[in-house]
Amino acid sequence: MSRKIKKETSVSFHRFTNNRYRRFAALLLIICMIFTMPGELSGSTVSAASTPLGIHGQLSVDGVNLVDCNGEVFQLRGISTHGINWDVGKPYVNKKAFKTLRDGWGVNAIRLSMYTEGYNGYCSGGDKTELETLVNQGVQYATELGMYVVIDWHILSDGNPNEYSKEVKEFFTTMAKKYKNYSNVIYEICNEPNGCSWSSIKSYAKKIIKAIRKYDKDAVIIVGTPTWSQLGTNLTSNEVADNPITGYDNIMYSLHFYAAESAHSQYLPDKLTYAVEKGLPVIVSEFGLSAADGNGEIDKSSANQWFKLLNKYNISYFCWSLSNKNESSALLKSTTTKTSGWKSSDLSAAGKYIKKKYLARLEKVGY
Ligand code: IDC
Repeated sequence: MSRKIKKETSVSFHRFTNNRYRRFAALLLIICMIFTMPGELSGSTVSAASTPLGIHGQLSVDGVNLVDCNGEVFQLRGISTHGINWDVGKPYVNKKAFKTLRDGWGVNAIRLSMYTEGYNGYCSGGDKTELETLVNQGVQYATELGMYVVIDWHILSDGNPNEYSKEVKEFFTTMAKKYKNYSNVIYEICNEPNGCSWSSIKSYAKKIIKAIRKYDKDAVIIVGTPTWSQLGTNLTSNEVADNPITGYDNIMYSLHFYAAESAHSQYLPDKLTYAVEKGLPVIVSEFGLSAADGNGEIDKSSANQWFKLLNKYNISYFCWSLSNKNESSALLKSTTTKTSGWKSSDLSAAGKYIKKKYLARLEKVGY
């Protein structure tokens, strides 16, 4: 019997080497791939039905909620790149990496972080053309995979978003013109304002929202909030929820936290609850498991509390960061050189925790 099988295998192998059979097999393979990897080969902005984008389509904001094209409450489960202007961020802007996150981690959204200042940032010596190309490639990969994608104007050391007002307006005008017909692109117009008031962020936001809306009428736009996106200037103030932007639809406000930062876990959950009760649509466009400097011990039990709260309100979240930098917020080990297809042994403690959490959520609510 075993000899017979061996013989048949060897016969079919010879047949397989025949050109006609090879062409036929290749055709079969392509047909199989089209059916098993929706969105992958289409390369179009309209993804196959079973991808996150295929299922949920254009997102919008309804009251405090992010909702999908059917009006159902929807939660982005995202991963943020490290700075795409950094050597520890850029290599992960690749399609296989995004696919690994979608298929292996239950991720439905990618945040492309582009620092504006420092580290070859867009406004401080970085190669603007190269950075824009990277953003465009990232958007394209996400689109082909049927994932949502956030274009993050990553202000940090520049503090006040008005600092580079000319560059930012040009940048988002270019992006909005290019992506006005995409249903998966989200604009984040200032990562973490700091050292400036809500009124100055608000006047900035109105200008940039207006510039985006000139072309892209409906995409979700995320506005950063005072003191590193903590919804108010100090740990207990709530000026954003008390005085939100009016006159525009589909605007969300960011809250960022780092689980091992005790002040964040002590004060920010109350601010979040206050905001939600006031009717403010909040998005956690960045969080980490580490302390606020991106390093130190990670705090899983505080993160567990945060996930409970965020999931209760269906609030979307993006984890910082997809990188192998030697810091505890990085999701890959510093010894990992692979830029996609990671095994469990390639992941940092943060990476292992996030993958497990996201997969559990996927199981519960789907993409
Ligand atoms: C950190 C990076 C770190 C880098 C630093 C630059 O993890 O490698 O040296 O920026 O200042 C944020 C910021 C985000 C920070 C992150 C961790 O949005 O850029 O990344 N963090 O410090 N806000 C709170 C924490």
